[in-house]
Amino acid sequence: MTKPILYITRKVPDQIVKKITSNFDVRMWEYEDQPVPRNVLLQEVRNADGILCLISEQIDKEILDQAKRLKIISNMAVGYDNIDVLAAREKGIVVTNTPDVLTETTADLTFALLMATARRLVEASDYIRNDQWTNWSPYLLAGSDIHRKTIGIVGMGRIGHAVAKRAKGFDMSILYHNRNRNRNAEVELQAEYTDFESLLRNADFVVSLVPHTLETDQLFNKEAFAKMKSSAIFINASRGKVVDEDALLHALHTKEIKAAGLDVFSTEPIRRDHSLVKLDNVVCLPHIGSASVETRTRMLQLCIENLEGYFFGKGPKTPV
Ligand code: 8YV
Repeated sequence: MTKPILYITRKVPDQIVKKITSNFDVRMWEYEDQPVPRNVLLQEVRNADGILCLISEQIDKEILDQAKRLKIISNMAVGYDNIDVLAAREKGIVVTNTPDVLTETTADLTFALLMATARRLVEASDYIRNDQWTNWSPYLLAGSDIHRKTIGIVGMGRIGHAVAKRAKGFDMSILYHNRNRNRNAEVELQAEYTDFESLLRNADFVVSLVPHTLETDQLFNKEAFAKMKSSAIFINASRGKVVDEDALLHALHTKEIKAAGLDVFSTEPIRRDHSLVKLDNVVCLPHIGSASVETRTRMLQLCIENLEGYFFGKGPKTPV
């Protein structure tokens, strides 16, 4: 039997490739730190039965039109806004993602980002690195308290719930807004469901964990920032495109809100000359929500289980 051709769009560890070569004819972009060029991907998908890809690859109609034999796209992410899922579905191509395995790690990072922003940890570290610590003053690098404040979680899915659990440990009051009510969070964590506007008005920390869809595109816009408290801290660990970045920049410049912690941007990667990076009241991270060694390994493993399940088993484990 000929093996299905699997194209992997980024170099993955040798031991993973070794494990799957008995089942798949593996072809791979050989660089870990550079995305596969578009023309190479367009060429490679022509022969592939399956692809394993990252969120940096746009799997759009142009790519899918080339992919005459493609049966499955295994995306190494819980989000799949990099894939034209409708177009794939029309062509009978299955799309899978990596939910659950990254929930706790992404919640850890989201809460770490919230804490780093509130307590100005990056500025404080730079303060010593730049050799500025020559004295002490009562309000030196004074930030905002976190405990017993109100967190407003927009997007109370798996990761939102895991962030709420961490917030509970800090005695925070929890507000949330979501398409559907999360009764477990209400019972377990006394999370209170509210409309979007009152969440914005009442939260000390507004945390975005919504996927990017047509409905959430630039959800955090000029009007949204205007409704937040002037002491509010905005945290985004979902997708950059849910934010109007010009509006965020304006809100931060004019102190309409106090600070922001951002793991994601509307286009990525960003460079140090990006306007948001230049602000002192912003902590910027390079989209590392799920980036622990353990979790990235679990994500890759789940991608492979999805491919194996599709080609040799009972079907993919986590189709979208
Ligand atoms: C990506 C993410 O998986 O899961 C998501 O939706 O945004 C990240 O965890 C990661 O950047 C690898 O593609």
